Amino acid sequence: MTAAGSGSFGNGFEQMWKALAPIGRDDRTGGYHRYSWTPAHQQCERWFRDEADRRDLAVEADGSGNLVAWWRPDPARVTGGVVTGSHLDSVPDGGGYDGPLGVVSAFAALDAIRAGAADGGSEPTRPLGIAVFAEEEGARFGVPCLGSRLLTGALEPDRARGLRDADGVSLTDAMERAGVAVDLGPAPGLLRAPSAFVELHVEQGRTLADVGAPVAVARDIWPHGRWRFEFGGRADHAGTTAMADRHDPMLTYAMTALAANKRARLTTARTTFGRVLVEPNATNAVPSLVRAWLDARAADEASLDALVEEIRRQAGDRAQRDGTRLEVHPESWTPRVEFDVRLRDRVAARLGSPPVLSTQAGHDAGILAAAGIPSAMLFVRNPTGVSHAPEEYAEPSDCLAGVDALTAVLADLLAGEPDGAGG
Ligand code: HGY
Ligand code: MN
Ligand code: MN
Repeated sequence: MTAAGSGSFGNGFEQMWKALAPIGRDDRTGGYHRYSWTPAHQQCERWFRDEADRRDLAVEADGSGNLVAWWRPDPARVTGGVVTGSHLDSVPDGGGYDGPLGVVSAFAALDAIRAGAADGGSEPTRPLGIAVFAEEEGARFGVPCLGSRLLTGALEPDRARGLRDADGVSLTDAMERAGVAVDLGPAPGLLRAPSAFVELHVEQGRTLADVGAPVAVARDIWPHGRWRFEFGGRADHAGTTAMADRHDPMLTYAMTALAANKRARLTTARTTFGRVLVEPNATNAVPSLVRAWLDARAADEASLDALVEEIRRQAGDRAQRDGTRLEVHPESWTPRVEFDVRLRDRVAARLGSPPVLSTQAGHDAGILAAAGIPSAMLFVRNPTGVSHAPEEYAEPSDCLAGVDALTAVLADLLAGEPDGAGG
């Protein structure tokens, strides 16, 4: 069974990709700005609904902005199916594959399964859902996988209601303005008690490029989190204030960033300060406040805890020397997730034992797995390994190899009755 229209770039796949690609794209950089519940992201959701309508799929939503388009071969069967999908929001100036590749591939795989059934193959009796989870990147409201965390009950609705974007717009206002019937809170019914969830995603690294394989299966997701460091100092004149008289929070921040980078380099961990806000942000003034967000990830939770604690300690020591103040606020935490071994092995066996990879990137599949839904991930080769940047890329042939793999896995999981191994 091959992807519907897997000719040059798969007619079905190519058409969907071409329709989605221009939405939210910055022509100057080639990167994407698809922030949740903004016009660009709403156009993406419009595209999703149009593709679902084209296939007579019933689109259902929860009150947290998550959507599922259902194919119900047997209208009487609405639970115990299989769900696939990913997200459509991006990081600022992000790549075009992170998220959308999983959603476009899901529609193409559904088309291939239906085409196979039309060609005399067996049509599943259980439903297949294509999901789009809200605010996976946390680029607007700061909490990654916000939609899937709310859906599974992993995030308190009150915590979500308190979230504001950079302009001070509340999460619920942004959602309501975008037409969401807001009802934040657990909504596991949206997925209809699935026997499995499978997310296809572009690899955010270059292992597949190095080993020369188009598709891999995920083993686990590293624990990771986000902490907001607030460095308070004393605003002053950039020229008339002697260096010894300053209480400069930028200096404390800079030394903290260096310390975080050094700690990560001494281990296999990852630390990133990618977002910094300075007040008053004037060229000729010593800042009064520097807010900087630490993204930290490590192979296990104890190492991650120790890493962040050491960074916090060194930041505090430096703040004392600089006469500045330090506050550290945890903003999100994702425990290590080992994907369901029986499902992983079943998927790997169905695909002829492709590479099985760890990832340091968070995904909605990780949130669903943590909530007890048997979940698996497929990765598609990214020749440069670059992600969260306009250079993110996957070759058309590898995209179609991903669709073929997803088609085979979904058809296998949908066949027969649920058997506890994700099928
Ligand atoms: O940040 C991540 O790991 C994912 O891309 N949201
Ligand atoms: Mn991402
Ligand atoms: Mn992603």
